[in-house]
Amino acid sequence: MQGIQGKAPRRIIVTGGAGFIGSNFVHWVIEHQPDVRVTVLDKLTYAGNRENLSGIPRDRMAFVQGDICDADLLEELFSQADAVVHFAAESHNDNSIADPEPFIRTNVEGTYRLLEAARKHDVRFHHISTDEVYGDLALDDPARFTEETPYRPSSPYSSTKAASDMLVRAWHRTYGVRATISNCSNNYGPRQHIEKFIPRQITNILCGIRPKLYGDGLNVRDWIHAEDHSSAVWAILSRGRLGETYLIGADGERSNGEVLRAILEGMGKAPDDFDWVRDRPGHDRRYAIDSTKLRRELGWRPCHTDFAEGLASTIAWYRENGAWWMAAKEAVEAKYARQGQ
Ligand code: NAD
Ligand code: TDX
Repeated sequence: MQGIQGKAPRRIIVTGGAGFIGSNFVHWVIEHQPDVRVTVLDKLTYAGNRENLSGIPRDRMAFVQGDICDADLLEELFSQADAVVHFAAESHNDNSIADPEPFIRTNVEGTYRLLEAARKHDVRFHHISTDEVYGDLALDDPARFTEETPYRPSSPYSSTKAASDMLVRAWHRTYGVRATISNCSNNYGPRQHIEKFIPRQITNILCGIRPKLYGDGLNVRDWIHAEDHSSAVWAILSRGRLGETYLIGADGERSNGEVLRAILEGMGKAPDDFDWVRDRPGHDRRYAIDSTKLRRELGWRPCHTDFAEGLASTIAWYRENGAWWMAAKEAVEAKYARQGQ
């Protein structure tokens, strides 16, 4: 694989910067990298929200509403950038099961368009991906995912992310695009869309709706705070080896039942005050990340190591920001109800 890259980029495009993790990353960069100017490119789908970027000074960030599949727009933006950090995606598994088409378009075609623009303008490319490309592990398996684990995606969502990773690898090897990839575990924190597990249950409780647990509740996810994901991405973008993949995780394995009980307890509810609902088809059993490579090579460490504390501040954020999520709640729950979830 190719060697060390040059100096840290100054003008970066962040695709999907108005979404959950993208906006957390933009806030992190604005706070920690004073010499960097960000251009957010975001289509503002149902998952994007311009308000996620409020408070950022104009001389640090430009916002462009647009589609990553729009080659003409990319031509314009990439001619003025050093690097792109590519978060934009259709990101929700349940949606991909109900209708895979937008996932193919944004996650596969969109990544292809961005790679072509990066190739033409020699723009450094960091691709944000997921641990779900590796499929799942058994509950009693001592193994965790590493950079060498074979790809075995289960859902329409994860298969499109796997496809996008393959495109990035091919564009690096064939055309020399200066690319890196990170595959991260489940994120939590402020500004996560309320279709996702943790914010769905918090906002259910705030609305007087009983939380919903899929299947037997024993599925395990490896939780990391979005701020720790952001610092890891910056470490890879600025110091990672080109052509390499880095797994990002913070040793946060917990069953869904455990997480739900922690939310119930944190919000003053009884531990059995929830409904069991229909399982997700093809539901991955367990994800677990071994992030040794990232820690050893780049010296990265997570800051949010106390899950109870991170969860409490996330609960507080949803309590205090009802106006951010309230308008979407009814439609999200109606959609789940139609799916028996
Ligand atoms: P999100 O759904 O909250 O945000 C996605 C953003 O992308 C939205 O702002 C949306 O408007 C934008 N977008 C969608 N289609 C677009 C298009 N065609 N053109 C331009 N913008 C478009 O997603 P998220 O949870 O913040 O995930 C961000 C990235 O991180 C994704 O690539 C996802 O696969 C990856 N990831 C997420 C997690 C997680 O736990 N949420 C974990 C690992 C990796
Ligand atoms: O109401 C629910 N009840 C429930 O039990 C919901 C919405 C989910 N679940 C379960 C399914 C999963 O086992 O909780 C777990 C987490 O579900 P999601 O929040 O939908 O996340 P997941 O499917 O694990 O995928 C997430 O992490 C990896 C992100 O959405 C992806 O974008 C990322 O790639």
